[in-house]
Amino acid sequence: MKKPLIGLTPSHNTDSREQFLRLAYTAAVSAAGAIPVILPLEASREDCRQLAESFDGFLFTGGPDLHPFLYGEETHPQCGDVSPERDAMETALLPRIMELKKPVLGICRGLQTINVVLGGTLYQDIPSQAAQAVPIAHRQPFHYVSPAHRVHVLPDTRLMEICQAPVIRVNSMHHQAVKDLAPGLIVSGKDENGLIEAAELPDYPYLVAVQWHPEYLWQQDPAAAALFRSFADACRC
Ligand SMILES: [Mn+2]
Repeated sequence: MKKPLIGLTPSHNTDSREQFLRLAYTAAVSAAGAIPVILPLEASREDCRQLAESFDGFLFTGGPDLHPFLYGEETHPQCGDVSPERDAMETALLPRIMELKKPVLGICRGLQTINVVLGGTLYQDIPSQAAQAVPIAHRQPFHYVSPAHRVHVLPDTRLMEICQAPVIRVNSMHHQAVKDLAPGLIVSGKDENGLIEAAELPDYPYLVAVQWHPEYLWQQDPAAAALFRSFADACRC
């Protein structure tokens, strides 16, 4: 049986002008039974149309902050570095994919990209902008393979179907988060303070996005492994 081909959006080092991707992403996709292919950072809008047609599914990976102009805000003093090239490529690619109703998995920045493309907004810096009754290190002080906080998985969501647990333990390497959820998306996971940690699009074959990094957890965590498996299965259809 042919394996599904999954396109992964690339990381961008704006100083050295290199594109790259952490092996954890490709390893997780391979382990789920698919073939990961890193997409070109400088794909034109026209190329994005052809790329959308050419792959069975797409993983929007983690990375730097999206430019706040994309959701109509000024740059907050605590906003991080941006990659205008990556912003342009990803915001051109996602609508083309969605026209074709192909499966999408978003991880970390991927969730934020999906939310912004669909019309939502972001907290540019959680510590200075989001109320936290329980202090939580969303930039965890230890390695990604160790979970840092819990996520409450909402009932009647695809994420619940995948994880089969109302509470999961996740790692956390973000200082931005979804503020206003885009129209059409629903929340599927929240932290202890109610901060959005996962979202999905119900009226769509498969679009699931999480704020954490399951690519560092799947080897020891059944929920993270199930997430990649469900994505790869959706890409096989
Ligand atoms: Mn988090």
